[in-house]
Amino acid sequence: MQLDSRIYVAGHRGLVGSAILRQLQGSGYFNVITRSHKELDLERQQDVEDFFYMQRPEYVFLAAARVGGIWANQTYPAEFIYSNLSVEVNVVHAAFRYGVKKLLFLGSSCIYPKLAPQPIKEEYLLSAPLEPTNEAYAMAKIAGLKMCRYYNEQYGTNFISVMPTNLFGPNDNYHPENCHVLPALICKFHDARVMGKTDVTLWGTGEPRREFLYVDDLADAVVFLMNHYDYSDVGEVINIGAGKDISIKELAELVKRNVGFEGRIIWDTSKPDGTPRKLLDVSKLNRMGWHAKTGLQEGIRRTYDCYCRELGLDKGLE
Ligand code: GFB
Repeated sequence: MQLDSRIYVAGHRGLVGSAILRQLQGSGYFNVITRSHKELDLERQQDVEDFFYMQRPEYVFLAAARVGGIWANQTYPAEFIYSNLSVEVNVVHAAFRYGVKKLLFLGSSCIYPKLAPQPIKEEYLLSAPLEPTNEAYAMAKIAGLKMCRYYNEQYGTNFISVMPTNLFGPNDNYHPENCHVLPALICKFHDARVMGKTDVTLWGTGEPRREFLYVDDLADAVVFLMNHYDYSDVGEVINIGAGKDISIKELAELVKRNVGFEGRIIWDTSKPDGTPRKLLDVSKLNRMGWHAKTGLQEGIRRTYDCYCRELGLDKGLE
């Protein structure tokens, strides 16, 4: 990409898209195109075609997606598959029709089998059944990455697909039921502390292990890939992660300390655990010269600061 390239960030208000936008603007790219959901509904094919026809972006980051935590994925499977498939079909096809030079599609580590050997290598894709709680979302993301591959093979496009691990950071969704675990922990511990509660209820057993990547690191990785690598180097998919995982119990203790809650944690085992472990093998990306920079503690501290700032809250800590 050149600093004056026409770059479209689809989904620029979400956790991932807003981080990519910050990264691009911070690096001096001054021709970045964005549209809010109200201005452009990516589920509407004709609107997407018209947008690409008019704007002619040269590079596209496809970060728009319907996402959520374990409960949202399990509760709204029809919405998750419909929305994500529509956006992928419309944007990828329009990118081909209107000559986009390179598109980067963001998937998710839940595309891999529920019981994949750890750490998960890219080639484990479709080698065994998926985790049922997020099968609908995973199916849509698998369709998206396959679509990119098939367009590359048939039409010679340059569309690359990246699979990030669990992400967190500024601009996340803090909905009490629909959000992912890290924002849920921040929100629950913060509320409990300011309301003087003695305990907080978390979901599942706390035994599952997850890998967390600070979203600004993800943004750094995708801009790096967009600038230096093509589909011919990357292949069908490439993992993006921090290379380390942690149990949900350990994570809860870390966030609890950071937020300053001193009460008890209760585990509600009627809620699902999801996949037991999800640690990506990031050796392919590491060999290309990229490594995660932000430690988990530092990422949590920055995220909690942003949470308080965004909501106009006083941290209320000495
Ligand atoms: O982040 P999370 O919702 O999704 O949950 P997944 C991770 C783990 O944290 C699960 C536990 O074992 C949850 O049971 N957990 C404990 C909680 N307390 C809470 C809580 O208060 N809220 C939430 N949300 N979880 C998602 C997929 O899977 O990961 C998506 O459903 C996507 O498709 C995303 O791939 C990255 O890590 O299990």
